[in-house]
Amino acid sequence: MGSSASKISETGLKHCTLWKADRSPACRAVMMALDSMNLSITEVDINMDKGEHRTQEMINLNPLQTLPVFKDRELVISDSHAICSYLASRYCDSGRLLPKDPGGRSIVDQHMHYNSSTIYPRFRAAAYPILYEHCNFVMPQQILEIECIYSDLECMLFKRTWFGGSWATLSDIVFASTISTLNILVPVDKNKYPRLSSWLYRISEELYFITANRKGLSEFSRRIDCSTSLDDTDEFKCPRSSCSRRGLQLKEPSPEATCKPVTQD
Ligand SMILES: N[C@@H](CCC(=O)N[C@@H](CS)C(=O)NCC(=O)O)C(=O)O
Repeated sequence: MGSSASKISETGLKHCTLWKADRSPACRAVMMALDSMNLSITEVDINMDKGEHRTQEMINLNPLQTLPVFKDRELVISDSHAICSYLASRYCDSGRLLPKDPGGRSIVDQHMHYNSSTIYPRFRAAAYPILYEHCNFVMPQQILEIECIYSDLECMLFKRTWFGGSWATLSDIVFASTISTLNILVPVDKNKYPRLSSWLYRISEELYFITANRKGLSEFSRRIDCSTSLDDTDEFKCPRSSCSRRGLQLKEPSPEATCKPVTQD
């Protein structure tokens, strides 16, 4: 972990901090939510390969020893879905990401529960043996279970452009982080899942996907390919603002980090 303080932009929330790792889809969902709302908070990079999420300081914040961890003054939240909901309801007056009407909100909640209860465990089951147990392929049973998710999502997108409403909401943001990551492990076949494939292409063109998701996706992809820890070559070693992260991503887009397998003719 770095130690120097970062410069927070004038639109920043100086009292908020996010501890995160770019390769984690749960962290990237929060980063996309932040970027979508143009919020700037202090971000601290945690190296999971070095076990930095298990230090006493981090365990005090989050006994579950997972990332992301978010702090707003005395409030600590350690689930990406809860963090996204909190940020949207506390700091986004328009209700654009999280509808204010109970019906609209319940649909977004339903998607976030599906992401948390079904998609995330299947992501872990497929990715963790490769990340941590020297396995170098996705097991057939995991492929089947991921294909079931694609099939569910394909049905959910019937006559819809976005999952949660007429525009992209938190539903789309949390699905974007997990599905773009699963797409690296089990590519979304555009012939079998045309709606899902088009949605993934559409969301991958959103500015917040570019600033908050692409770099981590590329890191995850490289980590899966070599299945050993990557060298510490990251440019970010110190806490910094979300705003400076966004600026850097826009200045230095990574060509390899695009959503390659999902293209449209
Ligand atoms: N439901 C949690 C899941 C958090 C989670 O499992 N995060 C992973 C990273 S993507 C983690 O911290 N894993 C701990 C480890 O790999 O040791 C959320 O959405 O925040």
